[in-house]
Amino acid sequence: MNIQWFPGHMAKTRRILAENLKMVDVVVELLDARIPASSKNPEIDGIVRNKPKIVVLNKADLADEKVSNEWSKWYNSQGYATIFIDSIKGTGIKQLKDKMRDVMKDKLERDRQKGRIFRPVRTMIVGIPNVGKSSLINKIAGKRSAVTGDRPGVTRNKQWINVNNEIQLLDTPGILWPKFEDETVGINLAVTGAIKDDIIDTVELTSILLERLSETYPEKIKERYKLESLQDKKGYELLEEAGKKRGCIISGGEVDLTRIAAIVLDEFRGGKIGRISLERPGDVSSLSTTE
Ligand SMILES: Nc1nc2c(ncn2[C@@H]2O[C@H](COP(=O)(O)OP(=O)(O)OP(=O)(O)O)[C@@H](O)[C@H]2O)c(=O)[nH]1
Ligand SMILES: [Mg+2]
Repeated sequence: MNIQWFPGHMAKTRRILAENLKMVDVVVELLDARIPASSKNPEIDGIVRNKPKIVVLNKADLADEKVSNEWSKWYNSQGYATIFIDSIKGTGIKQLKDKMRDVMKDKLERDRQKGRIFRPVRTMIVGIPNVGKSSLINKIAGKRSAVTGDRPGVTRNKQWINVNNEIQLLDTPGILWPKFEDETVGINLAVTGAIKDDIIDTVELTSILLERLSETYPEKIKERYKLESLQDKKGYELLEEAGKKRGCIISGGEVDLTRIAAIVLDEFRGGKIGRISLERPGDVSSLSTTE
């Protein structure tokens, strides 16, 4: 299943990021804790270049804690600290604010010594669509300044948000890159909601998801969809069985696959199947480092 999505507004976002970079002191790159490798845009480091960067793994509440611990260890082994965040509940926000101050400490001190007027630290938040950039900003600011939504492409332009006299945040639209070399990357992005559902065959996508989950989290999908046995079943058969159990039937008694696919995707994204990670450090052969 080969998914690609790079609409015109993302090319525009590239320009927005590049143009505003000179105004910012530090960049926060948001990754999805369920897919830390697939959600890393390989173009970001080239855009950000020599600005200090903090990497944050958002939606940590939806990821498998055991796998997230493996990721922590992996990042540490590469010499990088990571911050896991839940932008809805606010877990990890204090840690991020501390890190931002820490990164900026030397610069602020130099400014002070030179007698420059104290000004807030300007932070640009970047990441793939729907990863939670605007939600994170609202949580840091403690007010609902940025519009959020459970689909990709909600933020369409840059927006500065004043947090207090210490921090200013720049919200940016989500951005992907022109070509996913590995088809699994496209699938992971689509399953987690970074790609618009309208351009995807959701039945095929959900079949792939269920087949993968039958190997990695068999008990979770068995329980959620009352599946009898997963033995040797193809994703498509699992989807059909789930559809029957949920009463997604069209006239003639056939399973309404489109409907059950939408339900499964929605439940996965909402964490209703359980806390699930789709990637482990060991799975990914050519991981690029962050920061
Ligand atoms: N469970 C969970 N949901 C989150 C978290 N952060 C954001 N969300 C949800 O994810 C969806 C997307 O959030 P946004 O903040 O709009 O994402 P965005 O990165 O600004 O998206 P674009 O502007 O479209 O690029 C919303 O439904 C949020 O409620 C999180 O840490 N945990
Ligand atoms: Mg947004």
